[in-house]
Amino acid sequence: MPGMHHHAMPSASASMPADMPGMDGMAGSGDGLSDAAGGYRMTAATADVMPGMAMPYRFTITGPDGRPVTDFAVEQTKRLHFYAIRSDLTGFQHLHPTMAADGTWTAGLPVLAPGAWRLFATFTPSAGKQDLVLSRTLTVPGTVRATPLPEPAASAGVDGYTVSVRAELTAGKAGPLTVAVARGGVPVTDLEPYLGTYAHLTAFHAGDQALAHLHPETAAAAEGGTGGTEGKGGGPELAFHAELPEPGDWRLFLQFRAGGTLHTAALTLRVAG
Ligand SMILES: [Cu+2]
Repeated sequence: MPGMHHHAMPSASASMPADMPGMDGMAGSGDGLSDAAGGYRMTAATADVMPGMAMPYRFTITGPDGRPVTDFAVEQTKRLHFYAIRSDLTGFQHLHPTMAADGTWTAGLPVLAPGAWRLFATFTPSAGKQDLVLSRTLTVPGTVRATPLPEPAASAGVDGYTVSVRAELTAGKAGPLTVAVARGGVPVTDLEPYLGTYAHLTAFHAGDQALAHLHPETAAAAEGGTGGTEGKGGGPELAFHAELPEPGDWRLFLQFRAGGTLHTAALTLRVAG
């Protein structure tokens, strides 16, 4: 069984804390929109992407010594989290690639719609203890049908559930963000643990696809275990500590487990400047 976190839930951070030590010259890297930061680099062989086909995506994280990193700290029960998002902020994928002994990661990408994609890896090398977000782009050939970003909304539906988000955020300032899950107008109180929490929230900035990961303020009981302090599931309200670094619209993807199934709701949140 995967352990709980090697450290307590950090208070909120966007992709990379601004006060990270030893990050000189990294201006602009806090949004994850670079393949290199802090001496670490995400490398991948250029793959020929076949439209309409699922494909494995292989990549490596190299360290300051140029060698592949194989020792990663566990964050939210995983050593590395992988996200894919298209430039219009559709097609969200949250995957957990597997690592070979030589440090090569393989993410099983599903069929991706044609367009420009950004693939993010978030991880913490055991050496250094920096939370890093690196990304690379991937172009899927074909006719691109862009979806306009939906207008900001306070709630979104998914699989019969309604997810409501309460937040009044100003760019670059930490603030509370509350998520509530209901079904048929009734608050859901039996959310099941997912990645060590009751909800996983990822945000992408409209226009540049910058990534922010919002951390919940409460951890869940151990997944499938009995060691948790709570005998029941989570909900209906979940508190996050949010800090979104840029003003404008962000697309939030909220993932939660209920009824034995993982659900993903999405809504647009406007952040004041
Ligand atoms: Cu993950």
